[in-house]
Amino acid sequence: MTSQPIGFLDSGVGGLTVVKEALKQLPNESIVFLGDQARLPYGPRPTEEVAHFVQQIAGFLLDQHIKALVLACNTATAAALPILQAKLSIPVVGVIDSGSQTAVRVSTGQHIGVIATEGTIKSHAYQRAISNLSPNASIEGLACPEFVTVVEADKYHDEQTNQLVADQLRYFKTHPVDTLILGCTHFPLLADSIQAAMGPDVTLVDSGVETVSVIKQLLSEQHLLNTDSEAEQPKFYTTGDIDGFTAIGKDWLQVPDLDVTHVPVEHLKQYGDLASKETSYEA
Ligand code: I24
Ligand code: DGL
Repeated sequence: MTSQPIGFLDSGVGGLTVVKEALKQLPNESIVFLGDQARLPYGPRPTEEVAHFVQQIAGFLLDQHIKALVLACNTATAAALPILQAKLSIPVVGVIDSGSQTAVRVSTGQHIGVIATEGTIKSHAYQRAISNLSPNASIEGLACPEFVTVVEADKYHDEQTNQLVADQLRYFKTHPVDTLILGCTHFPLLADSIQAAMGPDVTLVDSGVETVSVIKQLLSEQHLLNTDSEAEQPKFYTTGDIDGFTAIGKDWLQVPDLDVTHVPVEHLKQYGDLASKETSYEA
């Protein structure tokens, strides 16, 4: 039972930043990941649409007998975490609460910034999570959709990128923060440019990394950590192109091969919206 995999979902390949951390922190756990590349990006889409997609993917992952679900995408978490937590009987963790908790803990003056996609910023999900934990915190949210474009155009190492990042983050010169949450799966790849733009006194928080610590703690408390057998090879599904997914996955995870299967969006649609208190499809 504890050998069942943990499910991870994302709008594409960005969630692999979370998977990489999971492979590090949870080497005994089996992982199944679905990236919805055919419908990416989620950032600019209406909340209801993203919530609908995420429920379809959760239905698919439940069919793979997962014991817990990680929303490894900020936009998906902002749109659908409460719905999934209400409807599923297995633990569901998102990236927003985890990142917020760490930010509140490490922030010296409770001046906290969040950079993310438009969908995440407009949802105010981080702002709400931080206010609940630290009612007096001042919170500055800034949408940085160009950062996603820069990473996906493979320009995150380029010299001009430092300038673009500095230009976007100039907002914080007039709205200073002591801690900045990277509220998008892609932003850890720009961490060096972001740190350079913000200066050495600002602490960056990677929501994905914090999420893996939270799921580890939660599985431990619920006696769900795998003690039955060795972890299986991670299994990846994509609604998009297998070769594109495999190339980025191998490069990012530094592995010689990846087990990637294509799932047509049409197949996901059969899952529709989840019923209330869906079982974990246990045999
Ligand atoms: N990074 C991301 N998405 C992409 C990309 C990228 N292309 C280059 N790099 N494309 O997300 C999205 C659409 N693609 C997906 C693959 O199939 C075709 C369509 C961030 C990923 C973070 C793990 C840059 C890049 C890379 C290798 C490793 C990491 C990375 F080429 F960011
Ligand atoms: N994975 C998304 C997030 O973390 C970024 C990419 C997208 O907009 O789909 O918000």
